[in-house]
Amino acid sequence: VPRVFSGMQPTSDSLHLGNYLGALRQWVAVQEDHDAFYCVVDLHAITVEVDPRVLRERTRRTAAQYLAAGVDPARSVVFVQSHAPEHAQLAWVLGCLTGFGEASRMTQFKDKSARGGAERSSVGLFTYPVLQAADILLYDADLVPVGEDQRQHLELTRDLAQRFNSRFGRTFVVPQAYILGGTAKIMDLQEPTAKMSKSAASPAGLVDLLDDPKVVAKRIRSAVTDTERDIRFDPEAKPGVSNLLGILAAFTGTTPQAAAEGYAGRGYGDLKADVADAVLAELQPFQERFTALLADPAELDRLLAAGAARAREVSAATLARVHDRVGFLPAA
Ligand code: AQP
Repeated sequence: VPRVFSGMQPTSDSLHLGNYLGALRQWVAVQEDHDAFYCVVDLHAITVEVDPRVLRERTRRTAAQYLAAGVDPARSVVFVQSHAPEHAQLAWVLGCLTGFGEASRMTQFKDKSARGGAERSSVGLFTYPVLQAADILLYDADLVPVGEDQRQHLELTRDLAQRFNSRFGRTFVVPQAYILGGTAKIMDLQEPTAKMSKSAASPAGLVDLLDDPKVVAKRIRSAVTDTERDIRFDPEAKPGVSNLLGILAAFTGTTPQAAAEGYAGRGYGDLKADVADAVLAELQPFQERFTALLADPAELDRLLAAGAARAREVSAATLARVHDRVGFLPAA
């Protein structure tokens, strides 16, 4: 059975529509016919400054959102990255195979460090993609379902796997990114040429999965469109309208082009109302499941502990293989 690995950072109280459509929904779909490992990547979350209490709370909330979205813990392994120390251990080895220049070309680091000043960014933020490579390679993942913004990091992961394999003998599976055309990049509702992102300047362009339904409807109603009147899918010329069509299509199981049909003679207001209805039809039951899961943190922690035990069966074996290959002396 092919393997899947993916993860999200516990860096906000709620995931947003981009995280959901770009990644989480694919996770739920692929668990049907893959061995799936879904991780809350808390080691990645401390690459920027975070309050410890907030981090702990967000780690549980992020895991609960995986489950509320339909990740089935009986089928898929759901766990917290820091519970499996092999992630940090493999990251060290891979870091020693990564060129400084190669790491310097990662656009996410350039973007994120530009915000606070590269000089003040942590070394952890710089080596973030190396840790991400370790996450994936530990589980011999064949497929990694992520959004478009992760393509470059996935390329680095593949390069590192191939480099290690050619230097030390076949050790890692070389994974493939699984990036779904239509929903790989959900755009900011206020600035539809930029990806929807939790670190956007204003929250007005963001739909959080746990937002109050009234807020969700308002954000969609206020989405930036254009000064024309026709509703068609044309991301170049009509980024705002096309983004709304993409979201509508994702929630109604069709294509953006097909979603545009039927709006002849109708206005942007009608489209936005339909988008809000479609989004909320899925978000409201999601929110109910989330609330129920979060109400029992002990059960959630128990589930995550069981997930970590299953994850470590795989990650410990991979790390042992790696240590042997690179020439570390066995401990006993
Ligand atoms: N706008 C998006 N459209 C489609 N997919 C997206 N993803 C993120 N934004 C979009 C995907 O969601 C997953 C989350 O990964 P992460 O936890 O590493 O979060 P991130 O990429 O840091 O998320 P943000 O909100 O975009 O944060 P900032 O503002 O920090 O960059 C990944 O699979 C990602 O591709």
